[in-house]
Amino acid sequence: MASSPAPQNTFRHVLPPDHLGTRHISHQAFCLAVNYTSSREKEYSLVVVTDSEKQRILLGEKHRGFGTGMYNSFGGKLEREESATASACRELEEETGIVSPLSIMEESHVGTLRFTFEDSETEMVVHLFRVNVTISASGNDKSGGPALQSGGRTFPIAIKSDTIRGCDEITPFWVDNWSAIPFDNMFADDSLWLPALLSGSDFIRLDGWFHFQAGGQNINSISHWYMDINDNPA
Ligand code: 8OG
Repeated sequence: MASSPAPQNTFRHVLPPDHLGTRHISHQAFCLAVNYTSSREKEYSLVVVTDSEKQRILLGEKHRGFGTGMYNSFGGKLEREESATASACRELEEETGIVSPLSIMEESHVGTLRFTFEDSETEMVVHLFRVNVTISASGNDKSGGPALQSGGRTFPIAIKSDTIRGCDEITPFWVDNWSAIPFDNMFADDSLWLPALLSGSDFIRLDGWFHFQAGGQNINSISHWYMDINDNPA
């Protein structure tokens, strides 16, 4: 998928350090610093959609729900008894019109992001996926689906240029170069994990823990974080 990784320093709009808090070198150090116990968990899916060949990313402007007015990838809350993969397929189709077979989405699972908050006892567990697409004249969504590489990660899903459409909740738009990703209007954690994801190999595994300051999206600031990145393409 990430055939031409962009160096970290090409992401021009990442948030400044005062929004990003303290990085910890282990999960244990993070837990000690945060000293937080959640009373309940809510689970979500989140699908990053890229066109790696052109180093483009599809983002959506949110019109309602968590992060209204901000830009994000695509996803939502898991429905009752729904798997994370099924949620990712359903939300992707609802919010963008892109159809991914379940098997491709399973292969596209890249990690889990966990969000906790100084002013809430609910932990958000976000199952992270990355789907790569390519625009073709015919498209192959809905019919047959894309082939699998021998390594198990996927070739791009071929879609037609008019496949992409939004819904009342979100309006998708292409950012034509990863370097221009508008991190200054995205959740603060995106400035940390999205550059790492886009700079990584096809086989990256990325798990993150982010503890947010009180004040929600208006403050949009992390106090502590830790990321566990495993990227051994060999
Ligand atoms: O159903 P709703 O659209 O409100 O679901 C929230 C979506 O936002 C879901 O896809 C998970 C995602 N999400 C969070 N927190 C964060 C975050 O800090 N960063 C990003 N990029 N997405 C998040 O719930």
